Amino acid sequence: MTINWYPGHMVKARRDIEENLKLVDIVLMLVDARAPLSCRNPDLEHLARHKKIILILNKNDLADPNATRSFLGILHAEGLNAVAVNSVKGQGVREVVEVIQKAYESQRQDLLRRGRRIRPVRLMVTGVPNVGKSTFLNSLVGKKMARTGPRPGLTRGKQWIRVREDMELMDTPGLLWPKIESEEQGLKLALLNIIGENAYEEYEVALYLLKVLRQQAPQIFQSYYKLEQTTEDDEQLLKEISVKRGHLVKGGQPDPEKTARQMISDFRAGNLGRITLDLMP
Ligand SMILES: Nc1nc2c(ncn2[C@@H]2O[C@H](COP(=O)(O)OP(=O)(O)O)[C@@H](O)[C@H]2O)c(=O)[nH]1
Ligand SMILES: [Mg+2]
Repeated sequence: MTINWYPGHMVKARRDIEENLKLVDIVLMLVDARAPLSCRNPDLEHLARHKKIILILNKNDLADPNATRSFLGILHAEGLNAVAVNSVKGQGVREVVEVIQKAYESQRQDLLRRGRRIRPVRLMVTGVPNVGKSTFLNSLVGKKMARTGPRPGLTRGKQWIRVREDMELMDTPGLLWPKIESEEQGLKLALLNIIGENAYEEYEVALYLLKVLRQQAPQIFQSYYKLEQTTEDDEQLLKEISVKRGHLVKGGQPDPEKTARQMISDFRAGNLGRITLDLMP
């Protein structure tokens, strides 16, 4: 399968991020907790190498908790800041705030020592499409601020949004694109709704999903689709699910394309359990 995903604005986006990075203290890099490795872009992380980075494993509620724990363990062991978050519920956001404050502390002390005004920490949020940047931002906005809505920072006009008393956020999020290095990675990103739906075949993504389900969640999968036993043949299996679900074309034949779309949306909604697609390195 070929993933046709070459955003024409990539070069400009990269340049914008490079410029904007100069203005921030800390970069909050959002990745999908179900594929923390596949969502990253090493080139862009290289651009941000002189900044403090906090990796946020978002959509933690949809990922396998054991896998998330292992990923966090590895990242922490490498000395990276990493926090698992559910932005919809605001879970983990307080920890992010604490990690930000801790990461800014040395700069704050430095300002104090030099008799300079303590200014709010300046943040940039980056991540691939649909990873939850906007949702995360809303959850970061302090309660008090939420009532009045984010307001422009006092210092730099429209460019900054004061999200909390002690934090300003660049108003244009750094939109990253994943670096797609293998067919499997492309399939993962398609399944996670990170690459546009015109760039992949749902049927092929569903076949990949079936493979993942067989390995990771055979029971949930079998009971969710009410399958008594499963064949080894995934194309056949897709047809069986079509029949069970009443996904039929005129004439009563199974409509596996429709089933493919349904299964992908079941996965995305978490109906098939908490499944992490990336394996530990
Ligand atoms: N289950 C779950 N869904 C989330 C989470 N964060 C964001 N979403 C959903 O993911 C979709 C994309 O979120 P959005 O904030 O628009 O992503 P953006 O493109 O990075 O700004 C929306 O449907 C959100 O409701 C999360 O932590 N858990
Ligand atoms: Mg957004």
